[in-house]
Amino acid sequence: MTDTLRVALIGYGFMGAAHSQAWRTAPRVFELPRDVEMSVIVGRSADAVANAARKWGWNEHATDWREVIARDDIDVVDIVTPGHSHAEIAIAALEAGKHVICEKPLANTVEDAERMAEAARAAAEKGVVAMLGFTYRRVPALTRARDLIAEGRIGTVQQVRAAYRQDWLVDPEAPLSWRLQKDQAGAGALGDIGGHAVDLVQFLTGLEVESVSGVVDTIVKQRAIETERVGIAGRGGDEYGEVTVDDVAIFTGRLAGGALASFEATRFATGRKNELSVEISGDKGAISFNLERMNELFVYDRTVADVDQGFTRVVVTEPAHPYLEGWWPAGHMLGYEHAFSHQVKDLVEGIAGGAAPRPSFDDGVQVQRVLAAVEQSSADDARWTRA
Ligand code: SOE
Repeated sequence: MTDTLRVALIGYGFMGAAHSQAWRTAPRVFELPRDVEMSVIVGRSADAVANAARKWGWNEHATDWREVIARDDIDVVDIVTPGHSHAEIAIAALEAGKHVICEKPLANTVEDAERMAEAARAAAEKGVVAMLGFTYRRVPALTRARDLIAEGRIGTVQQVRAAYRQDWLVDPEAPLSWRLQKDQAGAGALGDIGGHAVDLVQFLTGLEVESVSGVVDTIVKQRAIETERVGIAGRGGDEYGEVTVDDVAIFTGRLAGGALASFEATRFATGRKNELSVEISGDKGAISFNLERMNELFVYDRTVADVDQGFTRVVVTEPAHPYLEGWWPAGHMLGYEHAFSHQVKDLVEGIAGGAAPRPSFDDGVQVQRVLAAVEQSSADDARWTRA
């Protein structure tokens, strides 16, 4: 292995673009312990992947991920394909001794996720790193919120509200893309964005969701089969097919230690484009965050005099805030893509230091168990179900 990490990206959709910019940017913004080379991008369509390589700055492009994983001149495999292919690619890459970063969800089923976690544990013994891409953990305001909570600033967590709301399926013309098909996506809003909410609550509080009660529902059951992929929604033709995943999931979770958490994941929240909101209430204070205003963290301190209490808006862009050392002067704001660069930073540092950064594949298994328990609960008339 050379000192440079040579990266292969498998997949080239929305997440391919996000990860490409991160591989391009992180080494230019942060002092990384290893150099990075964007070696090869892999996709099924030769023309489309050639275009992606040119546009996003990859040295080479290829159509067969197995050939790429077998190459000696690749050190890191970054997986951004739909969930149903994660297990096969990740396990093959780990067995070939490649470090792996895998987009969420870890897999579409608990069984596949467990196989991946087992492969990651075996690879770790040989110094190979595996990391899961729940990227929002690396939004500076959320990393800061986690630190505040870990320091005891809000006291004991007593109640939690988390919601991930989008509205791109309100449009009845939005086609039947892979995200709406169970065989590829595993689940709908529940798996795609509900998983983020569950991971985030567990990351922020340090408490696992132990049992759930909830319902999932599919609001529009038939859609035009996608003929052209554009962004996440695409365009449909004249033929229709069945939507086989949920559009909305609403559930309650019981956290370790007893606190209750409410969760909502929906693609039908008219007017909400990408609102991931979370509020953690403790006996000494609270934190509140909304991704649509992602540089701001609201902090409430109950330990000050009553007359001074109120949510304080903290603009999380000071040089001392997490990940801000590489970016702009205070107040110059970060966006959605920055968290992906922070993910690359932590991954490269983890590889150099021989320790896998969280979230681990085991963390991913745990989230999949919670999501599977929500589906089971919904099938059982919202009965409380252990994760
Ligand atoms: C689409 O719903 C999506 O792109 C998710 O797949 C991502 O994980 C989330 O970050 C934004 O929305």
